[in-house]
Amino acid sequence: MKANRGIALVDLDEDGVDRAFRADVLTGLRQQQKAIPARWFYDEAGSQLFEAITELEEYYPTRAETEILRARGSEFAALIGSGRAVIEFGSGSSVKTPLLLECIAPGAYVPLDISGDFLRESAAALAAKFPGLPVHPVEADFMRRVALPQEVTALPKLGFFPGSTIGNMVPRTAVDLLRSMRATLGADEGDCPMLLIGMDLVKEPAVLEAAYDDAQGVTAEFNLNVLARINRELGGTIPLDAFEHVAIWNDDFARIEMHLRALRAVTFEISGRSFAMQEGETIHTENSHKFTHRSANMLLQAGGWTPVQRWLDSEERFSVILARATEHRDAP
Ligand code: AVI
Repeated sequence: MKANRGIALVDLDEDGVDRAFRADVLTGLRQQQKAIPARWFYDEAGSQLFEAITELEEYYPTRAETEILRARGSEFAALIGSGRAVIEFGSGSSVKTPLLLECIAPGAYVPLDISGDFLRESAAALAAKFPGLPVHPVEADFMRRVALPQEVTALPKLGFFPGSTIGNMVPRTAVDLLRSMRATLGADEGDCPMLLIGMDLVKEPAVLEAAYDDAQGVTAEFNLNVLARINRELGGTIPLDAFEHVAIWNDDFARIEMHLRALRAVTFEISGRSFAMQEGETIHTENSHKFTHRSANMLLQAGGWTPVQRWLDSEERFSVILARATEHRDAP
């Protein structure tokens, strides 16, 4: 059965359980390194906690990226030109999207999101703010090629993917996504789309670890919320007080990893299955990759995009990169 539960289009079983959530959790907790995909953070409570994270003193990415979008409008306009259909991968954020739309005089705005409710809300807010702008929200999983509304097919396209969300994917998935974006934007149909993407930068591990383990404990609550969600939605019996939030810099993979660490040996059930964890054992819940100038370029190129220009905030913590779809050619 397909139903819209206000969070996203979900596939529910006869007991109203989200099949994909249950499968990911049961499979992930059977692995040697227990893991739960980060996409399950974002139920209603998790989405609110993430909003709170973006306002924390320690969590610099949102402020840094907003600073770039505010400061570089005329440069974006010069390189991107006017009249493009802006295709945003994810529902528009209330602050960042208007900053872009204000400076480039777009021909249309198309937010793509798997979550119908968030999508409609943010599209309505944007439409109210930009009265003459055609807004065409599309409910879809942008990890795959998405068919765009016929009203924008004739317009040149600009993809917009802020927030360094690309960093939450392992490189292979990130490359798949960049290639899907290229296909969605019509790169194979002769158009030469552009992409404006936020990518967070490698920096002092202490700064990164503080950004993902803030003093107020909001990120800890965000991380632990996934266990509460399992208990509520999958009939779990996980003792939440037996887990602590951990954020560590993994230098080999240039990423912050978030884990939930068992403070003592625990046993619990989920959907009638039993699980046991040793004291100190962890559940890996998120990767947040950080980039250098070269690693960002390499990833974009692997995904079929040629970097055109890169901007940093005043403290050089975060980058926004403009790229154009690479033309296919066989020779170097
Ligand atoms: C959504 N994403 C880009 C955030 C990040 O920084 O990786 C998620 C997040 N996790 C903990 N704090 C923020």
